[in-house]
Amino acid sequence: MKERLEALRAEALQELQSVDNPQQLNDLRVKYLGKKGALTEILRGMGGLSAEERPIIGQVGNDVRAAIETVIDEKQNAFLAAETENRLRAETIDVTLPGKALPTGAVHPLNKVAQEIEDVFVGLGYSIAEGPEVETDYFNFEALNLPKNHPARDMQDSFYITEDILMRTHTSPVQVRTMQQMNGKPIKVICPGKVYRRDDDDATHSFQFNQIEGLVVGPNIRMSDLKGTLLQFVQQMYGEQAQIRLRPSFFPFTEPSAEVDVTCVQCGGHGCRMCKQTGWLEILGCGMVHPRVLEMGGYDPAEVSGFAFGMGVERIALLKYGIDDIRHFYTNDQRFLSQFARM
Ligand code: 2U9
Repeated sequence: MKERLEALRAEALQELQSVDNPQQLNDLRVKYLGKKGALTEILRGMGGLSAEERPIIGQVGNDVRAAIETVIDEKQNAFLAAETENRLRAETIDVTLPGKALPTGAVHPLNKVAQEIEDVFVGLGYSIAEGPEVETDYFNFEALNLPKNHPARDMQDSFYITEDILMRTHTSPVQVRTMQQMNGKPIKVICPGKVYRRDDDDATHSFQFNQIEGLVVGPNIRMSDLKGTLLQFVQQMYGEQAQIRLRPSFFPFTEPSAEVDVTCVQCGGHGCRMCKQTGWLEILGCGMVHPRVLEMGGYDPAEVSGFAFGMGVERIALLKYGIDDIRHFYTNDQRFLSQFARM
């Protein structure tokens, strides 16, 4: 029996040598050590042994079991270690690899320029006011000294919705609303927003564009305040070297009125193609608020005065970036837009 046990040990260890997967290993455990396995089969014969032989053979049986178990456990541990290593290898991340750059959006150049303009005026103590894009004839025209039959009210020039309601043609109605809300108190606001005009689109015109207008009302507001404000604005926008000049003009809602030129952003005033050799570029309109407009806003022109100005954001942006056609702002060509992502 002892020989059979030792032969079994030899056979089992031999067979375990060539095991190369956990399934095989488990099959051999069952084959040799299982309840119906080879070892149990041999030890069943111990019933026929003498009292002296039984403990000796019992001991040999235990030794054989222990020897086979040891090898099985070793193999088992080796399989486990290999499996862990493979899993870790598969999960390994090289943190030194360069990252994949995600495509990011950017603020649209028009919104960026509008934001810059707003920042300049907020820095000068202005508040920002907004209002509806669909307006009444009263706020868009009447209260701005554009009476019925005024040529600027022409159906050809504005998008009318009804006889009395239209898409605002400027942001001026926001200032009118502000005046009526402020009840005679001093005002210092800018009004940014979209405006609508029945123009045929071309390099410098669009049926919809962005305006920023400003209004200051209070005691002793003078034209020199307006000039100083606009000089401060263009120097923050285009650089310290920028200068302005005012040319007489006409608007129904301001008197006197002026158009404002800035020294050419391209040539600095020497004369070039961009400024048509004049050294100047027109950037905005302005004036002292017309007494009738002050009155209709609830202010007494004998007590207060005011200045106002208006500019097209598209025009300011064209000059700032040297762009030759406003349609670039609306067509959303990524080759155009992406140039402003890092500016
Ligand atoms: C109130 C009183 C006065 C606003 C003004 C301009 C001059 C002006 C144009 C510039 C280019 C419009 O975008 S544009 O086409 N605007 O020249 N706007 S003064 O005057 C006001 C506004 C509101 C109550």
